[in-house]
This record gives sequence, C-alpha cells and structure tokens, in this order.
Amino acid sequence: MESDPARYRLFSWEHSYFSGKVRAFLRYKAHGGALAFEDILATPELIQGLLVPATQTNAVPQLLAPDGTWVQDSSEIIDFCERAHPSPRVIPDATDAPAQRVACHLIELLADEWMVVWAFFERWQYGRDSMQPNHAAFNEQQWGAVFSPGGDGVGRRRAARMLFDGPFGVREAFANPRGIFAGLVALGATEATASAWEASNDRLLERLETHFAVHDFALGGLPSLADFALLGPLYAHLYRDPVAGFALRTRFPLVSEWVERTNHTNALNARTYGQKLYSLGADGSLVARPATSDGGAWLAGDEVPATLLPVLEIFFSEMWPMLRSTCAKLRSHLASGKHAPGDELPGKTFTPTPGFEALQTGDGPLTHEFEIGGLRARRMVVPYHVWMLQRLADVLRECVRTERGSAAIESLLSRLPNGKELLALDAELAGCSVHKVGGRLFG
Ligand SMILES: N[C@@H](CCC(=O)N[C@@H](CS)C(=O)NCC(=O)O)C(=O)O
Repeated sequence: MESDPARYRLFSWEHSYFSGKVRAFLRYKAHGGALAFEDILATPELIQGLLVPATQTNAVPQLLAPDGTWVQDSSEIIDFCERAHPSPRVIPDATDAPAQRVACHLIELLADEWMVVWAFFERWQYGRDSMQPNHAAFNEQQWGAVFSPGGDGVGRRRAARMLFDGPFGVREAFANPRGIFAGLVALGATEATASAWEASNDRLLERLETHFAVHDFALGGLPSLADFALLGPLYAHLYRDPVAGFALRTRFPLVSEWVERTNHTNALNARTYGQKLYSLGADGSLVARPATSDGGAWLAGDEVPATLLPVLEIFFSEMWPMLRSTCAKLRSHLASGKHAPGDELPGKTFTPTPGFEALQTGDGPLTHEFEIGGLRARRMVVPYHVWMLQRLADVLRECVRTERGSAAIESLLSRLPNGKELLALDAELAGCSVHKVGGRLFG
C-alpha cells in the first residue's frame, strides 16, 4: 500500500491575490496524488505568532512543508513543490519544451507584477461608499472574515470597517492617500491613470477571451504555471470582487469559465482537468473522453499556442520598458553610496515597504517614470521585480543550453515585438543583484 502523500499547510486568505495562485496550484498537485494540504485561514494571530517569526514577513500566502520548512512567496512555493513532487508537472521541461517554459515564466511575471495594479485599484476604488456601483459591503465581509474571524457577521464587518477608516485610509482615498491609497499612488494608479490601466486590463482580457475560445488552459488541455499565475488577479480580485466580477462574467464569459476550471471548484460546466465527458456508445453504454481541449494535454512539440502570443505581446509592449528602467534605477541606487552592500531593500509589491517610504515615494531615488496607454506617470521601483527577473534569467540560461533550445527561444521571441531584447537580460541585470532571505530582500 502506498504511504499517504506529504501533508502541507497553506496559510492564506480567500481574497488574496497570491493565495489564489498557490491554492489552485496545490489543488492540482493534490488532485494528481502528489501531496495533500490543509488550507488554513491566516488570521492576525497566526501571522504575528507563526508566519512573521518564521520568515520576517506578514505577507500571505506562506507554506509549511511536512519537514517543518517554511516557504514564503508564491513563486518559491511553486518551485519548491514542483521540485519535491514533479508529477503532475506544471512547469514545462527546459530540454523538451523550452519555449513553453519561457512563455510560462513571462506570463507569471505579467500576472504577478503588472496585472496587480488594476486588480488592486478596482478592489479599493470600488470599495468606497461614494462610488457607484461599489462593493464596500462585500469588502467588509471579506476582510472581516480574516481580521475578526471569531466575530459574528455584524462584528466581522465592523472590524473591517474600522480597519478601512483607520490604517487603510479608504474614506479619504485619493484626497489624502495613505495606507491602501498610498500604495495605489506608488504604483502609478491614480484617478488620472485609471482609465489607461482599465483599457490595458480590458485588452488583456479580450486576448484571453480569444485564447480560451480555442484552448481550455494557457498551453492546451492541462494547467501550467501560466494558468496559476493568471488566477492571482483573475480569481481573487477580478472574479470575486463584485464590481469587477460583474464585468468579467458578463463581458468575458470564457475567461470566467476558465477561472472556475483552473480554480477547480464549481466547474462541472467549465470542464476541468481530471473530468471526463461522456457520450453514448452504439450499445447505449457511457463512453468517456477527456473533458478539456487538446486531448487533455499541453500542445505537443513545445508549441506555444498562437492565441497566447498576443498576451505575451502585452508583456513586451507594456511591462518590459518598466522592468528595464527598474534595473537601471536599482543599479544606480546600489552604486550611489547611499546603500551599503548587503543592506536590506524594500520587498513589497502592493505598497512602499514600511521604513523605505523616502526612497519609494515622491521623486525618491527608487521611483521612476513609466508609460501606460500613452500616459506618462510615476511609480515606485520594486526590487522584487529584479528578483523575479533573476529567476527568469536562470530559466533562460537552462533553456538555451542546447542548440535546439536556443533556436526555440529565438523563434518564440522573434514573433514578439521587442521580444529579442530579453536575450540581453543578463546585461540588464548587471550591477543590480538582489537576494531574498525568507520574506526580505537584500542587495
Ligand atoms: N511576492 C509575494 C507577494 C505576496 C503578497 O504581497 N501578498 C499580499 C496578499 S495577496 C499580502 O500579504 N500583503 C500584505 C503585506 O504585504 O503587508 C508572493 O508572490 O507571494
């Protein structure tokens, strides 16, 4: 008899962006028999008493492995589990499927660190009572569930409201940006840029809608890292939050269906992995076939679906210039004499990191100009982006090791405007190396 699969503990919130990514990934691994996990609500008590001492960060999700190892960061959690439990695979192999592998990592970066801006904005802009429509009451419910888990319904909502009016600064919003709204301003998401971000998000959703008309997942008939990463913005914010959720379900029904399929809940109509569709044989018996597209597998021969290229194009046209500028800005900060080698760098994604506000706000040395929809605006530099790029550089190096791999990557990138600039990633990263210990970044 086989022994029970390794049992992990995930500390997460239902409404958290990066929790959605990891939870769906773990469900897929668990469905494949690779592991088991318990999804634990990360209450303030657990965050302060368990997570922060283990990793020096309050960010969720975090994972406790059966051997007592803590893993913080959605990308590290996926890498850790993929190494420990390679089947079913979610990251295509560097030798057999280098182009698919690189495509997955590019989509992960886009989903994690670019789509986050609009997803974050819509949650809080439409979380204001003064907006019509708004989901202020829903926001109270979803945040109250975490911050006052033992309270009754009214008490939970009241606890969230106190948080919103207090440190989150929701009532004052852009009139006096602090808390959440200081984060939005630092990301370059303000009332002036909102429509440009919305248009960018719409364009992406239109392209995904076209893709999911043909393929059930990013690479074909099974999920991959690209799907789990896209689920971060798409499940926790754009599907669950009511204002965005109404638009998603009414305007992008196939993307909504993919959310259910990838999240693996309420997915009978959505057809999901492991599911079979049945027809009737000549003798009236049930005849099964895989329920998902492409014969229930990733496309063969390392093919990146043609309908995924327009999504990757958004990475290069919108995000890549910002990433290059991030490297340049960080490099000059590290060389400025104002940063001692090995000292800590800001590590957060959604807001300036406490203690680093002078660097990351206003015209601070870790801020820079970027462009969205033809508008120029200012945002903070996020050193974590460099950590993600270093990870991508490792992936690229593995993928171009062989002549065949090199040709596959070259061919993928040559189909994307400015795509070949990625081949100079090592040069972009020169002089701005960062390393991560638990939840903290150093440079
Ligand atoms: N890079 C991290 C980001 C994690 C993150 O920012 N999590 C959010 C919730 S989705 C959070 O905990 N924010 C609170 C904070 O950082 O103070 C990951 O991939 O896991």
